[in-house]
Amino acid sequence: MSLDVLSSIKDSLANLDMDKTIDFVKKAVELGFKPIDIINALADGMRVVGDRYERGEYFVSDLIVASEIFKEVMSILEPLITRVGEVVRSFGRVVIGTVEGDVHDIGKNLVITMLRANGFEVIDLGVDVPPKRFVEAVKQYKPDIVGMSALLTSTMVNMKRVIEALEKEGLRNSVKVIVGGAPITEKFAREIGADAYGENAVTAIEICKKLVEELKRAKQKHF
Ligand code: B1M
Repeated sequence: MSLDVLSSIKDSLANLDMDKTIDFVKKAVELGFKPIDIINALADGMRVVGDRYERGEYFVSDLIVASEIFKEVMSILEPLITRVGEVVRSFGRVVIGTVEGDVHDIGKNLVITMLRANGFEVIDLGVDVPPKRFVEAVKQYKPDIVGMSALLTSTMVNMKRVIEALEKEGLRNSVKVIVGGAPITEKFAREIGADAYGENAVTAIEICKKLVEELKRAKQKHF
């Protein structure tokens, strides 16, 4: 049972079965699996959903059902990830959003959950965020990091527009920029002038910690 439970989570989400997915997730928690292992199994299930959609076996309505199951399950896992009631020192401030034209937010929300659990202060701009809104948020909140998520090949180009808008306003050197999402690669991140690429929610945290350190060092050097 213990070995199969993660693949059962993946399969039941892939088959859009809310009840079974919740049961298997609860079972995995009881068996002592780490939330991140459970989340990875869910993400694998989401990939199967995406493949079935691409092959014409699933429709947009099925993508919506899958995302509802994912969000429901996250309400079980989030309290296990977030350090409740603990006074946490702030590692840094992050302004984050899904770029213009894109409404996918599951990956972004996972990154936010992990950032908050690791002591970051996060301002979530939501989805379909235009460059102007990122610029306003940088002026208003003075973050250390700007994070952008994109799931569509047609919207990933909007990450570059945000970086250009920050440059135009003279704000680019005051923040570090991290980008992520299924179609994003290290190479793409470099090409658009981002400081880092986060492959998943766990690596994104370590990268954000390093980025804050780098920013601090750069500011100390400057003054
Ligand atoms: Co859409 N969709 N979708 N969709 N959807 C994809 C992305 C797709 C790959 C499916 C497919 O065809 N195989 C495809 C894109 C193809 C392409 O661009 N080449 C697609 C399409 C086509 C569409 C529509 C155009 C469909 C239509 O309407 N005809 C439409 C577009 C809407 C829009 O945005 N304008 C659409 C709509 C939707 C729903 C709204 C129904 C729903 C999203 C609901 C929601 O998010 N609230 C949805 C879903 C669920 C998916 C799939 C199946 C799953 C995405 C997901 O949540 N994955 C997806 C298939 C796939 O990705 N293979 C698909 C789980 C999540 C945990 O992973 O988001 O990758 P991910 O996040 C990871 C990492 O990428 C990383 O960390 C996360 C955790 O490890 N990460 C970061 C993400 N952001 C980061 C930021 C960081 C660092 C790391 O730093 C800031």
